Amino acid sequence: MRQAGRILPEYRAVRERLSLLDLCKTPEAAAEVTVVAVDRLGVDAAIIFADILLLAEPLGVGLEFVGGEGPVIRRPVRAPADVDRLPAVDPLERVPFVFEAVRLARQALAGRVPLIGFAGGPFTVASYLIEGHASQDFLETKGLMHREPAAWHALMEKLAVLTIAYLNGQIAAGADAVQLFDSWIGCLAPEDYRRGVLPHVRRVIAGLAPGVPVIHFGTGTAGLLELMREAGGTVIGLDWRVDLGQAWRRLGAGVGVQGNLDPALLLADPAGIRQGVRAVLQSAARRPGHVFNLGHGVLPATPWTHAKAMVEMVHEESRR
Ligand code: 1CP
Repeated sequence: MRQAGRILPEYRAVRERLSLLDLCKTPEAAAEVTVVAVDRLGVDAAIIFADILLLAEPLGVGLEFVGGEGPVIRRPVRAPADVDRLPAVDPLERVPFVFEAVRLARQALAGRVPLIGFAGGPFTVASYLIEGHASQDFLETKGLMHREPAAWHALMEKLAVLTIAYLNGQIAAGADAVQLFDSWIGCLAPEDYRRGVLPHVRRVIAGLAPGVPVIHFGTGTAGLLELMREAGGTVIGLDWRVDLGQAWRRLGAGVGVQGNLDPALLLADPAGIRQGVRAVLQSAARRPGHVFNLGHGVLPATPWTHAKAMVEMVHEESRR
């Protein structure tokens, strides 16, 4: 999760010459920073360098990344008429650079490790389209959901259809697995998730090419785990706010889990990191189907050497 982004010197060097959007639109560069993260960190899988908001640009809402930081949507979606105006978009035509980056990264990895494609979950992408930027309370998003349920469902349907085509395009280009980042669903009451989000996520996951593992991820999801399971996914991605073993018991048999070291632990010294790694592995208790990962993205202040040390510790400790 955010393997290359911001912590690696090679990534920073590329970002000196290319903006985030230009980097995403230059398949050779996007593939290069994807592969360099594997070389530097020694991880067991690569995640394609892209962003969940790349689909916002062809939707015509005025996507920008301001000052290399978070995303800004210049013409946010606030009313039913704004939802109606969103065009039907064919990702293969409008964001071909993502699929080309997947092809190039897969070629360069040459089977060393699998490649993960990804997209944002419909709620999480909608939250940026509606708020216009990152949010803490998601009040505009919840406002639309509660005031205009028909427009809400129409928006989620449009995003679901788009996301299915986008992820299947990445799979066709060579992604070995895909991750759905519904990062901000933890702000929702379970009943609102059940009614307003779950059917659309279920549709996305059910619409993907069969046989390809799907990682379904969110943060702050302690109140939503059973509903996420219902929506689907081969693997449920957990953040660090839950005990992984307990969460897995709630999810039940027949599903894997991914997670869930607190990314802030990578700011600790090696002994602290090792302790955290051991705690996660103990919680997983050697049950098959655990994918070790951070509970959310790598923090920008993380020394990349700590991330590499963590990967080595996971390998050592899980061999034991
Ligand atoms: O190796 C990698 O870095 C992976 C590529 C990657 C991924 C998986 C990027 C590049 N973005 C993402 C996913 C993403 N983007 C998510 C879901 C994962 C998560 O929850 O973190 C989200 C919510 C976004 C939206 C986004 N784009 C944000 C978050 C804003 C917020 O609300 O807090 C930010 C800061 C961006 C810009 C961005 N995208 C990627 C990077 C490396 C950056 C930072 C800009 C830069 O330093 O170049």
